Amino acid sequence: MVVLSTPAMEQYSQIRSCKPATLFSGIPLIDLSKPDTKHLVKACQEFGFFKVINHGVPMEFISKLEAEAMKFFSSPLSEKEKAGPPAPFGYGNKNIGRNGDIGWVEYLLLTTNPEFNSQRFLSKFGQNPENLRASINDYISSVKKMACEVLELMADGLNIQPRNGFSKLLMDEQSDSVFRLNHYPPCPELQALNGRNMIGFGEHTDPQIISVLRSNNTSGLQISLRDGSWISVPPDQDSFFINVGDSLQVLTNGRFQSVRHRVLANSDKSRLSMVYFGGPPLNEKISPLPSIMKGEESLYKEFTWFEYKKSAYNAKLADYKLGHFEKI
Ligand code: GA4
Repeated sequence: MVVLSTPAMEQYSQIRSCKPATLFSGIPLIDLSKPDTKHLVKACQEFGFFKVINHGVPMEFISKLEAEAMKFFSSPLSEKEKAGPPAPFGYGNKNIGRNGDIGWVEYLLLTTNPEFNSQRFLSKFGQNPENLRASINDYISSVKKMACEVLELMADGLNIQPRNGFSKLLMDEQSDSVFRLNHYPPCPELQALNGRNMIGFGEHTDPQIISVLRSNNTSGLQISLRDGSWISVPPDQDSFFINVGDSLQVLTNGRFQSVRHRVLANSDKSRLSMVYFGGPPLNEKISPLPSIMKGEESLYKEFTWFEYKKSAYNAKLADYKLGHFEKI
């Protein structure tokens, strides 16, 4: 952390000297029209992260949601704040979670339950919530389908039977999945910061099973490699990026590892991302699937998704959250 020189940013503490990361061209690529499950398993083991093309999510759903989201984020702050605070769902600005994390970001945090989105939450939107609601629901149902397809390919690659071992957790009516629209406004003051960076969303792993991210063409997303170095992910608005979450790490007894990632603000372009976080029902036990355990011991204590979520939500973004749940 450094002393700030630009008055408007004086109280802003998220300035960091991050080593410049080059755009990385080695992100694993999975083509869903001809999936290679071996390559997929390797990507989840080595990176916990990969890019998906030929994903089957209609471009029309994506662009409609992007346009509606930009309309929302372009409205006056006083209007947006009517949809806040994000406790648990709604509009948030700079504050992330409840433990003092801050980022150069504003967002909408929503449950994926279409009924909730239609009644309680969207009633807080001033003008015309209908279009936003419809585009969120169309987008989520299509992305969830794709996430389940990816999880079934992972199960195939790991010889897990039945192949819906992971995906059934997202398909469950009680699935505790969330959806997030993140808007990272441009941060022109960055130019005065001599190459230092502004954190848009601080480093963390996602607690759920799988996260499916799509963004506009603005860079900012970085992932951490297993050696701890950071690489910048070249943006690609036509593809999706998938993160292995902490719960999938446990379900695979550590074969797959969740990916640490973060977003840096951009000085002149705004970034919009849409992220679906696929989670299990709250009462679901998160433990390695039996068909993966060929006589081996679980690396983790037994816990439910409710217990893990509670612990994760009481932590800071950057904390290593699985630590409490590992057998020593
Ligand atoms: C990270 C993944 C999702 O965005 C999220 C985040 C949640 C929040 O924004 O409230 C958390 C974060 C996320 C993990 C640690 C806690 C909770 C912020 C935070 C500091 C919605 C989620 O499920 O966990």
